[in-house]
Amino acid sequence: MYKSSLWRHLRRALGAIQDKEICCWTTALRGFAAILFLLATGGWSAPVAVVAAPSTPADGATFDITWSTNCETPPPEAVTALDYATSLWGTWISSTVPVEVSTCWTPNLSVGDALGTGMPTKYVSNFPGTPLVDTMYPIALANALSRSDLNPAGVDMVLEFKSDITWSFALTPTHRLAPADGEDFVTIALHELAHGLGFVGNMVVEYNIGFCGNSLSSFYCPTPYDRFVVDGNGVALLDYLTPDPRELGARLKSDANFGGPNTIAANEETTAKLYTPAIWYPGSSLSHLDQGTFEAGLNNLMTPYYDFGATRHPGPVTLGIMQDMGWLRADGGPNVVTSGPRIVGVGSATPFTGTLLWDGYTGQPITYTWTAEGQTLVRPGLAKSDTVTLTWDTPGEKVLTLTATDADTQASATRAILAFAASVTGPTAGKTNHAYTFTADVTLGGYPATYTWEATGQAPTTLDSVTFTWPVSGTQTITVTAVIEGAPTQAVHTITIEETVYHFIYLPLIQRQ
Ligand SMILES: [Ca+2]
Ligand SMILES: [Zn+2]
Repeated sequence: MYKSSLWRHLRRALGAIQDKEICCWTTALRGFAAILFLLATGGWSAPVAVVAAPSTPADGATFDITWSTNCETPPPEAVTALDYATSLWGTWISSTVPVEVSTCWTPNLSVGDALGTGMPTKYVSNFPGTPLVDTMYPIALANALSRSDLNPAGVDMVLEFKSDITWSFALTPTHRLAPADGEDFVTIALHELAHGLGFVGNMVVEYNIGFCGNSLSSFYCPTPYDRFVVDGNGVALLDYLTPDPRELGARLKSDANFGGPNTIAANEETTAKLYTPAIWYPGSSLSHLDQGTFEAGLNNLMTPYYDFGATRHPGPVTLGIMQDMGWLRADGGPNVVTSGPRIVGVGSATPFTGTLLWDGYTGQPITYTWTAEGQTLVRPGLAKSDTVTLTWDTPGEKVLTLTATDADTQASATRAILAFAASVTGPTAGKTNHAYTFTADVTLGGYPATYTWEATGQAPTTLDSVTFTWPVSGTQTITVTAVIEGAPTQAVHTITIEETVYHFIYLPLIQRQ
């Protein structure tokens, strides 16, 4: 959150204070994150096939705050005001795992001339309970989704607040829309806490090229936030990485919008425009709501410019973004969660269950609408959960969205699943009593697959590659069942076997007659 030039000019004319930025993310900070990442010793290890039960949203979240002893000692008012800001977030989102915050009170922020910073310390992917496969979740959100501290040795976010400026530490009123006398600490803390909780896009632009991971400045990509960013045509920005990443770069500087279903519902049925200035601004571009669109309304907490005063509430759009990323909202509205495998086999019917978490559910009719690639299932009912069976015909990533509504209010949950196919390579024609080798493969790399072969007249076997010999002619069918993480799929191969004729034995006998 930065001061606009108008605000800056006004401030300078008054001779009040120098212009300040409330920044959140920079290249330098990402380097810091990488160091923390490497130093973490209690890292999360292999996934286990358990989908944790959802939290109770009404319980909200608690925060454990540590003020770093490597920094200055904060005034008691700052400690109280940060406690207050975290208590507000604790009424908006839910986690059974306390959110751990390390805070530094210092005149020398890691990003230079700023009021404060906020960032996740670690990202993890494919943890138990992850809704979006192969996605880098900020650790606080991953902890909430898995209901366990996936990084016991480390905190979830690092905040910095500038120690040598004039702050207002006023705690009331809760919904404050007017500028404070001094920089409003609670507002700045709420803004930076949102970044620490995952309001972060990690797609970046370097030399007009768009990157998601493996760039000079950003490695933890895509975040859940990145996954929902679309252009004006509704196309996911990540789809522009190939074949020409300059297409991604161009959109990151002109046309990025948050397109999650909860956000769209909160934003008058349109995607929420993100901040995309024509010059890429590390730490500001993409990771904020668009200034012009949102500065004057209830949703201005996460705009980049701090010139419409303090707002002690995220607003419905930012809360929709948090919910789309996977946070359960604790502020009374409905939540839905989905469960099911993260990997499915092509052609295999697979169940998925959606569960409504909502104190407002009193037995009223709920319509569950499931949308997946090429499939929409609309299922009205009188239950707090719904189970569907889905089958995909092609491999690749499949996005599955569930929207539950009682016609007055609604909530959505999004999953991303990997569908894989199996294949058999080998000859399609052969002779009797010759040995032929067949090899199985799957479209999904990086996951161990097990194979079971069944073929006409052959004993079943479980190797990646098999050799079969048939003593009789005919069309032989070979079926391989591939299983990854319990999800099966099949591939079928046929080979036509002909009788072997030994001409070199009989031909001379015929010639003698
Ligand atoms: Ca931890
Ligand atoms: Zn920010």
